[in-house]
Amino acid sequence: MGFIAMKLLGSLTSPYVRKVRVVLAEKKLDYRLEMLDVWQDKASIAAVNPLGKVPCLVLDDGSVLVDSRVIVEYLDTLSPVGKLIPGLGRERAEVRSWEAMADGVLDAAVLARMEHAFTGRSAEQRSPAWVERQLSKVGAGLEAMSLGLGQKTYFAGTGVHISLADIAVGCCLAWLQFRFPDLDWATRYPNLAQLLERLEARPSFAATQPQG
Ligand SMILES: N[C@@H](CCC(=O)N[C@@H](CS)C(=O)NCC(=O)O)C(=O)O
Repeated sequence: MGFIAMKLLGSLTSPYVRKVRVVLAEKKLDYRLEMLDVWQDKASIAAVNPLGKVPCLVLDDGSVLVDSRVIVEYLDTLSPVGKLIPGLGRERAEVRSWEAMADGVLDAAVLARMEHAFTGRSAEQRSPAWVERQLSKVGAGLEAMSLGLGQKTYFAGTGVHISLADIAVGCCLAWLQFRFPDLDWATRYPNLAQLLERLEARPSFAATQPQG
């Protein structure tokens, strides 16, 4: 296990929190997970993140990192174990781009879901056109991911090594399965389904299945 005691604020359903937890596990870094319901406990989240979102990583000196992309980039520098982001150049940009794609698909899917799930919005205020716009991004993003992976085992380079790209895409796919079971991307994109199956067999993924 690693040497720095960190506290991760999050939930068991958030795919962004899951990405951070998977990275912590892959890197064998020690941390404590503290549940924070951003919808119920506004004061607690506002005290650590003005944006009111999880994940937040509280470091040993009390400083806080927000946003899963910032957090995982930091975590990857903490230990040479299982390097997940290439150091330089095109390969680094490639991995970060797939992460941005996976997070972007999630952002759109979360917006589509919240259009109905957010209790502050009445039935008349909900816009089917908005939901459709977001879901079209989800569909296009999935297609791009499937084309990008092709017949490779993993996304980066020649596809031999796991990277943050696979972890981000895996968390995205699993969350879509969890919250949008009718989307049925797995039938349309069998290569993505195989990737997720491969990832879910890893202890880091197995221990962080969305629950709620
Ligand atoms: N870009 C952020 C997104 C985080 C995010 O949207 N988290 C959701 C939970 S899944 C949240 O806290 N939402 C509360 C809100 O939007 O008010 C990241 O990668 O950390």
